[in-house]
Amino acid sequence: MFITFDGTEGGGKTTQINALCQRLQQKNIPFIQTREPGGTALGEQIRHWLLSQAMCSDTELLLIFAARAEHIETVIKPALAKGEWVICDRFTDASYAYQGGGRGLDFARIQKLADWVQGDFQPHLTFILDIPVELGLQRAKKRGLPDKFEQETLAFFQRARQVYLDLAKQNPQRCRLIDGCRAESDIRRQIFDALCAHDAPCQFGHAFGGGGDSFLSE
Ligand code: ATM
Repeated sequence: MFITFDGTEGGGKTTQINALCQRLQQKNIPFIQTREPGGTALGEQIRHWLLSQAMCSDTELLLIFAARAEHIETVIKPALAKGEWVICDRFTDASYAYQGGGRGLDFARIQKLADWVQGDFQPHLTFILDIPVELGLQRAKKRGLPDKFEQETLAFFQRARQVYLDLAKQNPQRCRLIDGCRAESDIRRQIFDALCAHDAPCQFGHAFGGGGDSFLSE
């Protein structure tokens, strides 16, 4: 299973990713935890530039997809081929939200890069943790010095949030929109339930029966 978590800042991705990984570990389900931009040695270097250095929007987009190409080919696909789950903090939805919505780049150009780098390769499930922008940024501020993106305007994040909401609506099979204002434990339950109910047998041999005695249950 290839699972991604996305959403604007402060929605609680990290907490939920850690909870899921902990549960997979308890259940002896092999997995890797990774992130974008990043996830490879090269990708982490690109991440450093992206988060610290001013650059034009096209450069930013191209670097993000360069890192993604490396990540997919050298980390994500090999892990899936071995039957491991891949839990990824952000993926291509973030490019539509931040570079498309936030920076105002043409969605058709982002789509072209996505087609080039991914073809029809997509996450099995994407959890979009949604939270009002002001609240999310307040939460994020508590984490320390803001990076380049975190210094962006409220309007930038509001545009990004709207794109996430649109993506969730346009991709109901893949995306689950989660209210990030709810209690952490409720969100965790919602995520685990969605994973267990995901009944498309994934190509790597795990089949998901709806409800019942789930392998993710405590
Ligand atoms: P995290 O803080 O969630 O690790 O993400 C780093 C930043 O990368 C994030 N910033 N904020 N806020 C959004 C940005 N990003 C993009 O702009 N486009 C992308 O495609 C990805 C994967 C991340």
